[in-house]
Amino acid sequence: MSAAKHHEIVVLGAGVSGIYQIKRLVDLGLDAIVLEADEDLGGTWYRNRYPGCRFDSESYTYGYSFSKELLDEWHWKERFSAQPENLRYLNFVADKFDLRRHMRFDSRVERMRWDEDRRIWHLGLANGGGYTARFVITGLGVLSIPAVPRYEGLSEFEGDAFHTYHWPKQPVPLAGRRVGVIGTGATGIQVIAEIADEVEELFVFQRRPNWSTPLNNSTISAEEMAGIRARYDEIFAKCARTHGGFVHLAEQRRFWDVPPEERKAHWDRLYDTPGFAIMASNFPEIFYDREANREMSEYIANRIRERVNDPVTAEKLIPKDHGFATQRLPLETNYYEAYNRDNVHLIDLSETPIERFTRTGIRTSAGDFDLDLIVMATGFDAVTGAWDRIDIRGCHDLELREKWRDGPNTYLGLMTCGFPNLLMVAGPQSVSGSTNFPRAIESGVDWVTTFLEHVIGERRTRFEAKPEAEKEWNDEVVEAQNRMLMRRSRGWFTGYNANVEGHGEGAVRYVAYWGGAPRYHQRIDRVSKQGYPGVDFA
Ligand code: NA7
Repeated sequence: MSAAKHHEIVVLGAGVSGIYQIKRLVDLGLDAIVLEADEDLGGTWYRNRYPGCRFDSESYTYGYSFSKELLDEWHWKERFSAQPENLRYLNFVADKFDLRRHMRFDSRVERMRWDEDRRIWHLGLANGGGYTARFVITGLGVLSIPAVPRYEGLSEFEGDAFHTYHWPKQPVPLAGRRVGVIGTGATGIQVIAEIADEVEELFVFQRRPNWSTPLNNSTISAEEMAGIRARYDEIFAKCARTHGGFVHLAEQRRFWDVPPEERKAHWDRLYDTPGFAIMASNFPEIFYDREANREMSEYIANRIRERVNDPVTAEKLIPKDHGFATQRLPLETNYYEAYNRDNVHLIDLSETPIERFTRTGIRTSAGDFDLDLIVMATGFDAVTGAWDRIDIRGCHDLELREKWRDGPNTYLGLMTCGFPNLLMVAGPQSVSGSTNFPRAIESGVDWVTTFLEHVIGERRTRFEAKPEAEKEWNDEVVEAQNRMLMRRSRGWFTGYNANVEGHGEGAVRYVAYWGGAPRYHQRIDRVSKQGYPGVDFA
């Protein structure tokens, strides 16, 4: 690593986090660059090109809030914008602020080693290059390592097969083809609804159904956009006040104080309201009171029954093993109606499991399905996956992967003890995974930037979270999760993915903070105002 280039600060990842982080650092005149593994910027929105991929945060709450000029110039065309437009937006931001020149693409970091003597990080790249940096900030994303199923014969299949995260850049022919989709999470639900009327036959391989409710998307006219621009301050202030960081205000009435027919009328309204209102504006009891959740789940089950013509298929699409909103809620457009088409077939893997992939398709215990294309919408090695892929060695050669083997431990989701001078934006145990992503990212970047200004201003060369502060935060994270019905759910919110070794059955992880955006932000602001009592400086 003798030829390594040095920068004061290296940011990992040129996604939503890295783009804003580098903007803040160069504005301060600091010597910083971004290393990005892919050949271009955009992160999530660069990679996920599958049909149907779009926001389910309101577009105008997903965009950055830091520049009035940017807010004035960008016109969101849909309430929930689709991937090509989202990627255009991120490129627009990077070009507008001339950020590309601070980014190095095709620069996948494979190794990081803390050098206590020199108080710097050594970074080794897959392409053989190397960097050193006083400080490293990760913007690695929480859903950036796809989890491919471990079925026998996967490589024998002679048609096209890929995970949705690796959907090719060149157009993928769908017309006239027999397509299999494995997985019915947020991604699978988007793909299935989008391609059902394009493909010749669609086979959905469902292991467990998910609860899903309408996205209620619509276009945004120039006049509406003008109205949104005029209200941006109010919109972002509202997001900052709400638990999930969305524009939807919380329901103030108590579940049990409201008569059943009024509860149903409220849910009828929410079912037709765009976005996550059905969670964010619901009675809070549905998240922690089993009986309230049961009633809500039955309401959504009936909605599914109304929309799916075949009662047997409808029952297969209704989750029986978990209640509504106890896993990440996928939002859909005509998803349930897809099953009313003659060319769409639901294969219930709980009855007839996949045995293996074959040369020509998929074999379940019920027989062979010949396919031209297999789409794996099988989720991610969520939250910690991207950190685990880098061999990160901190003090005394401590391996981060080893420290986090049974789940992450962090101080406020921003740093982790044993790993000095390392900061995380949208890190494990922050609110990034549990609330409106970009809102949490912006405040994370702002915190990290203020913190670094403090460190540099005070001429400190080393900082590290205190073990007792990390322990205290971990206890808060555990307590917040354990209050919720989702505490043991088998979804990525609790770090579950059976395709990833050690992340399957019985492994409950505490990967996100569930106490809500306002409480989290108050907490990290207080820490800054108090002069960072949970951090040791040298
Ligand atoms: P998710 O939500 O983790 O969903 C993955 C889906 O794939 C889920 O239905 C899984 O079933 C299914 N799955 C996973 N592995 C297999 C195997 N081996 N066989 C059959 N089915 C399998 O990932 P998504 O990509 O949909 O969504 C991730 C986030 O992206 C989402 O929350 C948004 O923020 C955007 P299971 O439920 O485990 O039985």
